[in-house]
Amino acid sequence: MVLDTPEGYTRMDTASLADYLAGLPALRARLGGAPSAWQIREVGDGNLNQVFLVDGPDGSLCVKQSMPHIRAIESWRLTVERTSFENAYFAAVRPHVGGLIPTIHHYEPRLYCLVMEKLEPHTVLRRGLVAGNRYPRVARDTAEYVARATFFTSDLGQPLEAKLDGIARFAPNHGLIRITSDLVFTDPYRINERNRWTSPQLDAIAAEFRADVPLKLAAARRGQQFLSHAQALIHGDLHTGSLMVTPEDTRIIDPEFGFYGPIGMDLGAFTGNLLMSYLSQPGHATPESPRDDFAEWVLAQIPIFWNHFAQRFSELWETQPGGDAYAPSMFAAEPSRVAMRGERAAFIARLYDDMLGFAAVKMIRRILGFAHNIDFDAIADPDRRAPCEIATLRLARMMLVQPERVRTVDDLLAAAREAAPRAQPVSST
Ligand code: ADP
Ligand code: SR1
Ligand code: MG
Repeated sequence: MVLDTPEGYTRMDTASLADYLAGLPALRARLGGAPSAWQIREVGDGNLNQVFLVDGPDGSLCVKQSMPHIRAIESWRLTVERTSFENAYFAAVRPHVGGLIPTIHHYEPRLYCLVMEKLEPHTVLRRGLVAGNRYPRVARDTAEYVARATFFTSDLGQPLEAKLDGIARFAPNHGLIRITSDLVFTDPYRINERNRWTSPQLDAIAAEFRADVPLKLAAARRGQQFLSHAQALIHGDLHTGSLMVTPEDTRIIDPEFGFYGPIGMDLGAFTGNLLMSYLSQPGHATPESPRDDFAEWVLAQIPIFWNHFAQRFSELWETQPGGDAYAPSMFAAEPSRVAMRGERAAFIARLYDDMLGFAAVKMIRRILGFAHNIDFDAIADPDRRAPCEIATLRLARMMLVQPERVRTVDDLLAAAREAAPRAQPVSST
């Protein structure tokens, strides 16, 4: 593990990035013209890294570099290696997911710099949802992505030697696995100086959650599963800020948290973020844009996502079994084939349970923990924001502690509708 700034590493700025790119013929040619003609701006809006967009006369690039600390807080030290895991993750899933990720043009190990396709005119999905925009492809594409990326890296889709090599490649991603373990599964349920919430409106529920033993046990169980269930290579941070979209195209970005973990973590991240988008819509409603129809559209993406994932994962297992688990030669004849149908269905049912649990912890951490999201934070008036956040916390608690009440995806939708706060439209002006 590289503990601090490794030898040869310098933090890029717009000038040093231009010099660096000018020295790489293929990238220089892609941009075209002289470096003095390139426009470079830093656009990072995540918690962790700096991201530059570079426009030249002939083309454009996106360059992501990690620093020896998190972007948001310089005193919070973090090794720079995370970009190497992002690069390794993209390389591992590219054969399976093709055009659902950006093209990677170059990786510079000395500088921990990843040079990739600049996605344009894409927008970050979370921003689009806060703005009330619809993306007809996103739920299906993301389901296809998760199904393919996880199936082909699981023991159902790849030989055990490849899987064990994969586990070894990503196991040293300590810094980011530590962040998830602390920020998602632990901090929201204990006093920690990094936590924040809408105060004083949420003071009581934050204290209630810290004292809620069944809730804490359920969250801790998911944390233990996250750390110990090396089921497949997962993205690890598949929230709506990790997708860039247009109505016609979907791309998954930012897989620096990638490691071998439970598939439900990726399923839950996406679903939990859709639920947060849904439950935040009343806070964005105005008389001109009441958001009722849009909120229903957001909610409707959950069954599209889940049903497509379940169908595709199952189909891949049936048609392309390439791993050592459930060797096809054991189950070639009837009645084994029928039994295998039941086995696949049971496996998918367990993934649904996992999706619920991981979605719930993801929802709670965004309201009571360190890293919040603009779904809620963009609601400027805390008295409008708080009911949306409390509704989300109550739904999440039910998903964790009483999962039998949301046994099916239709139950989940009904529970979300019941939880939703009433819109209190105020003028947008
Ligand atoms: P972090 O790891 O800090 O969260 P992200 O990978 O999420 O960084 O990127 C931060 C922001 O940079 C994104 O929200 C998006 O606005 C922009 N961005 C990232 N990758 C691309 C890309 N390939 N093309 C265009 N913009 C991008
Ligand atoms: C200190 S990093 C906080 C969060 O940002 C990332 O997107 C992950 O979700 C992480 O937990
Ligand atoms: Mg990010």
